[in-house]
Amino acid sequence: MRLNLTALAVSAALLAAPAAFAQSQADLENDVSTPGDVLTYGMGYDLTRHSALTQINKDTVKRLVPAWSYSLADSRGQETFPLIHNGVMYATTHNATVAVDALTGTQKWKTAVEYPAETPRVACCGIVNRGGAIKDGKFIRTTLDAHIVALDMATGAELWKTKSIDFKTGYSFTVAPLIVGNVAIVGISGGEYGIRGYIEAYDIETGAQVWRTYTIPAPGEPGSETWQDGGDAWKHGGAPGWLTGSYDPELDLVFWGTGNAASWNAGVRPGDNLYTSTILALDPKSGEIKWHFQTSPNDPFDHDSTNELILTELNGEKVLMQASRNGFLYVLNRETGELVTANKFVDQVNWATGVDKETGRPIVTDVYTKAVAGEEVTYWPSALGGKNWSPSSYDAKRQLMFVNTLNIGLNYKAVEPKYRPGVFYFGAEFSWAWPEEEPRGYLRAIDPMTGEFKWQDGVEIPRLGAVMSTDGGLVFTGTQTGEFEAFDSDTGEKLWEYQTGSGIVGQPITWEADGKQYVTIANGGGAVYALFAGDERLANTPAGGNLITFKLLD
Ligand SMILES: [Ca+2]
Ligand SMILES: [Ca+2]
Repeated sequence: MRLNLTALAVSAALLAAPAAFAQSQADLENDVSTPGDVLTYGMGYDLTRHSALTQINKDTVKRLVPAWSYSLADSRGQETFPLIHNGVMYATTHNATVAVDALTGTQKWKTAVEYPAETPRVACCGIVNRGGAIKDGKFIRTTLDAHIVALDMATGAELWKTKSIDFKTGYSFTVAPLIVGNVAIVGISGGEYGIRGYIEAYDIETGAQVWRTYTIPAPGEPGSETWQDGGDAWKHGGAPGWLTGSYDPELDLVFWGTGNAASWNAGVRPGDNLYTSTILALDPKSGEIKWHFQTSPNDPFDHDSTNELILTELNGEKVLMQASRNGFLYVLNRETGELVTANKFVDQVNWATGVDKETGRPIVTDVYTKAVAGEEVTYWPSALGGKNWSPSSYDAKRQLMFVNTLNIGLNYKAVEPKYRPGVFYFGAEFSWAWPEEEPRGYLRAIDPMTGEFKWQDGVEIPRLGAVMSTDGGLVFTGTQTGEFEAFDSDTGEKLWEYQTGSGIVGQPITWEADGKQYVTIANGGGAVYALFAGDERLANTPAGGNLITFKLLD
């Protein structure tokens, strides 16, 4: 009898355990309206990074103090998006996945990610990882050496690991997966190594690949007519998918941006070069491309179109919005991919005067035509973009997008590209063109319909982290010198800051537990600007790597 009872208790525990860790598709779709957890990258499938929480607000933010700090024990750049479920916070670095108690920061488990020592050679722009995705008790992430891994959320034990491709020829992963239904969707990195880009999906139960959609068509496939070099430029044509897409459950469409064409020398690959620098709408079940919109045809400038695709409604129309690297903020109808509007969102855009409202194509200037012809030019915005990877937030009530913009140009000349597997494939010589008087970056509150800004906060060393906004009237972001900051959403006045001890290039989240609101950010400097800009003012910023959670002092 006693044995039976024990057996019953054990089987009850076994049944209860998966339930405690289960997240259904409905949970993921409702993430925005459940502030007690953070289940999806970008705080919701729409990637708005906007919270309805108001306890931390314009009045109370001065009482915001650290509650705990957890060392990630890593000195690389920390770009992770932390997830929270059932009181546990999950975060990634390039070499580990961790689970900590969300209220205390106490470690629950830590699972190492092992990859060959030579892997960083193929990661152009930061040894980083941008976070995981969760469903059905599994935490799914990517690795720098182009694998995708599933861990048991309860224990950190590895459930499966699948190799996407051989990293040695320039392929890597830094992306946080997007889970839709029974698949985890990821996009490959490597636009600067002459890869052939793709977006692909894995079965979250088994790790088996479900589909792969190449972002460059092979000869004969639709779009291949846009590669007119007559050779095999398409094989090394770039178009990576290195940032996480958004998802509209009603339309059952995934939206994913692709990166620049490779090499940068556009003169040797005539044609529009689909689907480089393109916004794609994909069927999550098959990977089929439902529509596409190319922001920079035959791009010579490293103007990736990978930046986040934020979903909202404007004037009653279902739209997606992208503050694109090329300096224009695009608003598209997300059912059809048709252009609603596109406007400059940074001061200096000299390669195009605007975007043709009929065709959606940029109206290029002689800076563009000379660059393609191999002449030396200085173009704005630079290869870092009018905005780099750092995700923006969108406050629908204020109709304002909060964007970390860049104000940097590039002196540039295309040269004959030489493809060597796993080595930089720029096909260009370049150096930075810094602004003379103005700051190198601004946090801006931008009306997506006009591109005009309501306020801005300039900063000499540009911000490279994500932005988050709240119904408390606050905008959170951080600096590469370590200040975690909160601004007034309406005026741009800085209301609060806290020096975290290392540069911030990470992604803030906010959440609540037992009626209290919390804010979490990872610090740890070292992203693309720190690696490439040669900005000696960053030399004295200590290396970091902490998860830090803040709460209001009682
Ligand atoms: Ca939630
Ligand atoms: Ca690129």
